[in-house]
Amino acid sequence: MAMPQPTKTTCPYCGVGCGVLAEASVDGTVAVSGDPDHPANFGRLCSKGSALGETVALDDRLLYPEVGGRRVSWNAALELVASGFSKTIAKHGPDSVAFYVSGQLLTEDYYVANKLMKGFIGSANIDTNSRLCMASSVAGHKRAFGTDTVPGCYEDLECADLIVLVGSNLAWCHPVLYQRIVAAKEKRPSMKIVLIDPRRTMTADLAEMHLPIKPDGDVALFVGLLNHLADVGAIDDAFVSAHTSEFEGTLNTAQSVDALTIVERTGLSNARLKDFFDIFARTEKVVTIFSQGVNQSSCGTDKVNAIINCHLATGRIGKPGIGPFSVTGQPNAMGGREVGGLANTLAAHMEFDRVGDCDRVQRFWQSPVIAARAGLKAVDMFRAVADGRIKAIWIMATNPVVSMPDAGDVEDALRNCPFVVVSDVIAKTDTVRHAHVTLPAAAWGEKSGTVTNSERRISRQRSFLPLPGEAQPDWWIMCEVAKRMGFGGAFAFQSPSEIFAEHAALSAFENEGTRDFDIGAFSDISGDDFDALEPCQWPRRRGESSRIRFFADGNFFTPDRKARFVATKLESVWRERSAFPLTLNTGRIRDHWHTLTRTGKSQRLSQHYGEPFAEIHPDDAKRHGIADADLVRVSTGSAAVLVRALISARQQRGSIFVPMHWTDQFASKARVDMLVPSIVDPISGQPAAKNVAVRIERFVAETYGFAVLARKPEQINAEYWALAKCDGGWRIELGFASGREDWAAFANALFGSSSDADTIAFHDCQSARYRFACYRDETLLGAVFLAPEPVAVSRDWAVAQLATAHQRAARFKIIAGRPGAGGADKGATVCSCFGVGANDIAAAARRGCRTVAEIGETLQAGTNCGSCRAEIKTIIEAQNLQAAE
Ligand SMILES: Nc1nc2c(c(=O)[nH]1)N[C@H]1C(S)=C(S)[C@@H](COP(=O)(O)OP(=O)(O)OC[C@H]3O[C@@H](n4cnc5c(=O)[nH]c(N)nc54)[C@H](O)[C@@H]3O)O[C@H]1N2
Ligand SMILES: Nc1nc2c(c(=O)[nH]1)N[C@H]1C(S)=C(S)[C@@H](COP(=O)(O)OP(=O)(O)OC[C@H]3O[C@@H](n4cnc5c(=O)[nH]c(N)nc54)[C@H](O)[C@@H]3O)O[C@H]1N2
Ligand code: SF4
Ligand SMILES: [Mo]
Repeated sequence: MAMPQPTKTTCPYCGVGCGVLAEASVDGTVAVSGDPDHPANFGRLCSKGSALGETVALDDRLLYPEVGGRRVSWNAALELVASGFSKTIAKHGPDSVAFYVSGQLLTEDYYVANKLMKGFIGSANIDTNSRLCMASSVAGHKRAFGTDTVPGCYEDLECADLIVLVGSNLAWCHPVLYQRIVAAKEKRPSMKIVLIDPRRTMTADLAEMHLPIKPDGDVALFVGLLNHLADVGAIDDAFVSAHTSEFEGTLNTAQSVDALTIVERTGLSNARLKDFFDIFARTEKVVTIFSQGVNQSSCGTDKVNAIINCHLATGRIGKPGIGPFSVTGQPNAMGGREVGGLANTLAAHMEFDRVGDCDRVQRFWQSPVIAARAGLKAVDMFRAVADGRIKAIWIMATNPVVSMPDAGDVEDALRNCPFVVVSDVIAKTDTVRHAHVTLPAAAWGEKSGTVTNSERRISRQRSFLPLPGEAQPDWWIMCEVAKRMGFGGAFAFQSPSEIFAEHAALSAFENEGTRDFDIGAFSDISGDDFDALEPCQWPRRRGESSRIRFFADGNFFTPDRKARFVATKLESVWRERSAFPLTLNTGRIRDHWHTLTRTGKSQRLSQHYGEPFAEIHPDDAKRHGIADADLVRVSTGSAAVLVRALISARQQRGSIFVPMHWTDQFASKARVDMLVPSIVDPISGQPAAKNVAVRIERFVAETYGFAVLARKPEQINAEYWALAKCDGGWRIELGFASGREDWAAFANALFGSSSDADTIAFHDCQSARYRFACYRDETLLGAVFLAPEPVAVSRDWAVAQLATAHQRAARFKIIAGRPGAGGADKGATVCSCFGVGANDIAAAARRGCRTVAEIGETLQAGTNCGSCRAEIKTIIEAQNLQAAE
C-alpha cells in the first residue's frame, strides 16, 4: 500500500494563518507539523497548532441534522429551514430574519451567506462575530484610507527597528508572529520593542519598554505622541501635503489637549511618556501592531485613527519595516471582510453609501433584489431578536451565548425567538441548546476552501479526512436552503472552487483600480488550479503579480485619493464606579481557543490553565481578604461569575483579568460575558469587552474538592466546578458553599457507579476530610478528594492514577492522596508539548541551566512549538533572583 502523503492545509485558529502539513493514519490519529514552505510560518507552529491532532476526535461531534433534538433527514431539515425563513419573510418582510456568522467560516461559505442575505432575501441583516473582533479596525481603516486595507505584511515585523504593540498579547495570541519577532531580534539586537498594555503580559518579556497604560488611555497617548511629533519637527511635510487631508484641524484638536490631561488619562509619568515619544520620533522604521486592547473599546475606532494619524504624519506607511498593522484574530477574519460579511458593508469592499455600488453588485449577481442600506450590527441584531423584530435567525460557526456581551440577554433572546437555526460541529454548546434546528457542519480537516490571514494572504484549507456521519460543508448547507427558497439558479455551485471564482470575478467587476480588493486573476480558476493554489497576497489584479504593500505612494481609496487625518476626541470613559470599583479586563490565554469547543478536547492544551480564573493584583487581593487559590465571585449589578483567584503583580492595581473561554459546558458559572454590558463604540458598533466595572468578593466555600474521572460526568452538584480534559479522562475542581450530610452520595453520583464497581472511602469527620475512590478490577474509575481548604493533592499524580493498574492491596494509596516515593509534583504545566511543569524547570535552573536553550536540552521544554519560552525565561530569572538573595 502506498504511504499517504501529508496534505498541505492551514491552521484553523488565529489570523497568523500558518501552513500545516496534516496526515491521517489508518487508526484515525492525525499527525500535524508546520509547513516549511508556507510564508506565514516557514514550518513553525504554536502549542495550539501542534495539538490539532488531538482535536479531531468525533466523540462530541454533531453528526446528524436534528429538529427539536431529534434526528431527521437532511431533506426534512433543509425544507424546514427554507420554509421557516420564507414564511417569515412573506409575512413580516426581509428584515424580520437574520444570519449571525463567523470569521471561522471559509471565504466560500461566507460568500454564499452574504449573497443569499443581501442579494436574494434582500436584507443586510447579516453580521458576524468579527463585529466583536475587527469592526473598529475596519471602521478606522475606512475613515483614514477610504477602504479597509491592512497596508503592510509580516516581513515588516522582521525589518522594523521599532515595534510598538498596542493592546496585543502577541506571545499568546499570535505566537508564530511573536516567534518571528524573537528570531529577528536575536539576529539584530538593536531592534526595540514597546508594549502598551495595562497588564504585564508574557509579551512584555520581549519588550525594552512596557507602558502599563490605564484602561482606555490609548487615544490620549497617541494624541500626546502626535503633539510631540509636531513639536520636535518629525512631521513629513511632503507626504502630508501630497497625500493627506485634514492634518491642520486634527493637529489643532490634538494641541488643545494639555500634557497634564495626557498624564492623567494614560496613568503614565511624563518621563515614561517622553521616553516612548522620543524613540518613536527618532525611529523611521516603526511598525505599530494593534489588536483587541484597541478594537474592543467604546472608543476603539478613535484609538485606531489616533495610531494611524501618527503614521500618516510621519509618512510612515506601506514601506518595508514601516506601517500601522492591525493583526486579525480569527483564521478568516480578513476573508469575511472581503466578502462583505459585516452588516454595514456590501461585498468585495463595496459600500452601501457609495453611489453605484448597490446597483453594481445586483447586476453582477443578477439578483431579484439588493439590500439598500446597512443591516443590524451584532448587538442591535440580538436586541431585535429580543424585542421580536427579528423572528428567525441562523447562527453559523459562532457561540454567541458565550461570546456576546450581555450573554444572559442573548440567551433569553434565543429562548424566546420563534425560529433558531444553528450550524455547528459540536453537539452540545451553550448556543446549540437553544436551536430548533441543528445542522451538522464539516469541521477543519473535512472542509475545503480558502482563508485570508492578517497580511492579506489567501491560503487553501484542504480536507484530509472523510465527512463524518452526515456532516456537510457550510456552503453546501446554505446553497441547499437557497434552492428550496426558490433561488436555485444563483446557488448551483458544485464546489468551493466555483464559488471562489465567482467571488474573484465580483472583486474585479467594474473595478478599474477603484477598489483595493481585486483578485480578478482568479476569475476563471479551474478546479485543478484551485486545488494547487499556492498561498498568495491580494491584490491579484488580472495580469499583475501580487502586491505586498499599499500606500507608500499615497493613492488611497478616498474620492480625492488622499488619506484622511481624523480628529480624535478624548471621550470621557470615567463612569460612576464606587459600588463597582474594579475594572474587569477580559481576553485570552495561551493554550485555549474561544469557547473551548476545540482546544477543550485536548488534554495537552487543558493543562496550562485547567480552570477559569481572575488575575488580581496582590494589593487588591489583600484589601478584599482574598488568598491565592481562594474562589472569588466577580459581579456587576445583575450578574456574577465564580472563578479561582490567581494573585499576580503582572496585573495592574484596580484591574482584574478574567479569560473569555469558559462556558456552561466546562464550568458551573464562568461565562464572563454575562458581566460585559452592551456598551459599543458608536462608529464601529464593537462592544467594549475590556473595561467593565465590577466588584469582587471571596466566595466562602465550606468545602473544596478535586476529582479525577475516567468518564465525563453527566452533572455535577456543586456551587463551583470546572472540568478539564486530562490523560485518560477528566479532572474536576470543586467548591461547595456548605458541607454535606452524605458525601458518599455525591461521590457516587459523580462516578456514575455501576454494580460491578467498588468504592472505597476514607472519612476524617473531625477535620472534615473525605476521600473516595471507585474501581473496576484494577482500574481506577474515579477519585474525589474533599477538604475544608483548597485540596493540596498533586493533580498530576492523581491524573496519572487513572492510567495505572491498582492491585487490590494497594488501593488505599489513592485515598491517602499522596504521591509515593519519587512521585514529586511537577507543578503547573508550562510546556504543553512535552508536559513539563514549573517545578521541573525551576529545579533544572537550580541545577545550573541558565538559558531557555539549556532548559530545552535538559528537559525538552520549549523545543517544539516554543510558545512557552517566555514563561521558561521568567522561571529561570526568578530562580536566579532567589539564588542571588
Ligand atoms: N491562544 C489564543 N490565541 C488567539 C485566540 C484565542 O482564543 N486563544 N483568539 C484569536 C482572536 S479571534 C483574536 S481577536 C486575537 C486577540 O488577540 P489579542 O488582542 O492579543 O488578545 P486579548 O487577550 O483579547 O487582548 C489583548 C490585550 O489587550 C489588553 N488591553 C485591555 N485593555 C486595554 C487598553 O485599554 N489599552 C491597551 N493598550 N491594551 C488593553 C489586555 O490586557 C490584553 O493583554 O487572538 C487570536 N489568537
Ligand atoms: N468578554 C469577551 N468576549 C469576547 C472577546 C473578548 O476578548 N472578551 N472576544 C471576542 C472575539 S475577538 C471573538 S473572535 C469572539 C469569538 O467567539 P465565538 O465565535 O463565539 O467562539 P468560538 O468558540 O470560536 O465559536 C465557534 C463555534 O463554531 C463551531 N465551529 C467550528 N468550526 C466550524 C465550522 O466549520 N462550521 C460551523 N458551522 N461551525 C463551526 C465551534 O464548535 C463553535 O461552537 O468572542 C468575542 N467575545
Ligand atoms: S500561530 Fe498558532 S494558532 Fe496561529 S495560525 Fe499559527 S499555529 Fe495556528
Ligand atoms: Mo477575534
